[in-house]
Amino acid sequence: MNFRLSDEHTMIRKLVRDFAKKEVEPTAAERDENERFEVEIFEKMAMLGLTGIPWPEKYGGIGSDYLAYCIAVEELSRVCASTGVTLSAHTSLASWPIYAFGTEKQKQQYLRPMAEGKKIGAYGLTESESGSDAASMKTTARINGNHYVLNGSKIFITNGGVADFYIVFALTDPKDKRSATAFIIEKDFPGFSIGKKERKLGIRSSPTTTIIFENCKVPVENVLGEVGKGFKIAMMTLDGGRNGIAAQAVGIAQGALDAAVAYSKERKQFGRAIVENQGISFKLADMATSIEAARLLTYQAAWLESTGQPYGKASAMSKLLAGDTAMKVTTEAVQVFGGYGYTKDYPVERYMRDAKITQIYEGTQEIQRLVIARMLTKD
Ligand code: COS
Repeated sequence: MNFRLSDEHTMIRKLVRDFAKKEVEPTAAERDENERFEVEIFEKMAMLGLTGIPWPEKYGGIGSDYLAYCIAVEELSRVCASTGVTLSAHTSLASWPIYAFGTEKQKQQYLRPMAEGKKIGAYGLTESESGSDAASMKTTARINGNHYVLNGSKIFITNGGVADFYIVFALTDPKDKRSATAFIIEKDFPGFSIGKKERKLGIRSSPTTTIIFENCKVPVENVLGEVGKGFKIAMMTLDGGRNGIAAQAVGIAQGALDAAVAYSKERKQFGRAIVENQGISFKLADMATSIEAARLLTYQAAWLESTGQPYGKASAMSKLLAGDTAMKVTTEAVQVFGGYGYTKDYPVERYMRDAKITQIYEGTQEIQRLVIARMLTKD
């Protein structure tokens, strides 16, 4: 067993950390306040190769692996969770299913420009009445000659409105919930439009919208994988996505701890720095320990995926532990800051708001437990 990161992983961590400090952190609070997505940040990530970390060079990627990708999401989220999830949804939710199930033509047409960062990707599964019960979707896809006609809508779409390509799931037989099929949708397809933009508690500079299909014409060659195999594609995509969210959660928690440690050394009460108070220093020790545990589980799941081993249970576990860790650590970070932590003068309130979503999206914590429990009994 070897817990050391390779030189390549260490180099990617340094690259992303420097980039995040210089290009992402300075505007993070303002973008959060104004719910402003900054496409230039995505373009700069593309120039560094971050938009295609795990994909082979022949598909426009840099030929690294899922651990490197998780490290990148972690380092971005350490300063800005919105930027972290932009990359996570783009890579795990939009690019991965094309890499795993796409034809060679689809990979060149869709995966390559996403890997190169010339296009942004998104994923649409959830509907207004189909959340945790993903199979109860209502969006339909009726075949009509050489194209499908999609009708329905998907909600809570990360990168909604800024993405060029959307991986979407629809029933080819409205009466059969086993007919879910995956489609690659271009934003300019007739009948596709962007609906409501959500106003959110956290990850506010990452746009979340509804996407709408009104007799949306989709060529048959844009079916991803086999007709009727969409639910499995959706589930397998989430297996990897969950580990991206675990990495985001680890990054958020680490960012909050960094801020709390720095503050506790500066802040004086009762004539000495508050870090010298055991009430504070023990809190910091607990925070650091929880983060390390969550990080190890996250890296392990990424390593399993990178080495071609089953990773669904591991990624559900990593998301469960890391999401809860992020919530707990950020709440404690606000506590370390006291009244100041509750204000927008310091970043910890943003971290706390951002942490909450990691317990909800890409499957709630309750769904992670269900996935883990089912696999335990299956094993
Ligand atoms: N990989 C491959 N196949 C999978 C799978 C996975 N991770 N999970 C389920 N499947 C397959 C099952 O093997 C089953 O196949 P068969 O019909 O051939 O037996 C099929 O998919 C249906 O699986 P299951 O019966 O478990 O489906 P359920 O309707 O009970 O749903 C949960 C399972 C709850 C796990 C699923 O609906 C889910 O993940 N919900 C949360 C959705 C989510 O995360 N939403 C967030 C969206 S992104 S913000």
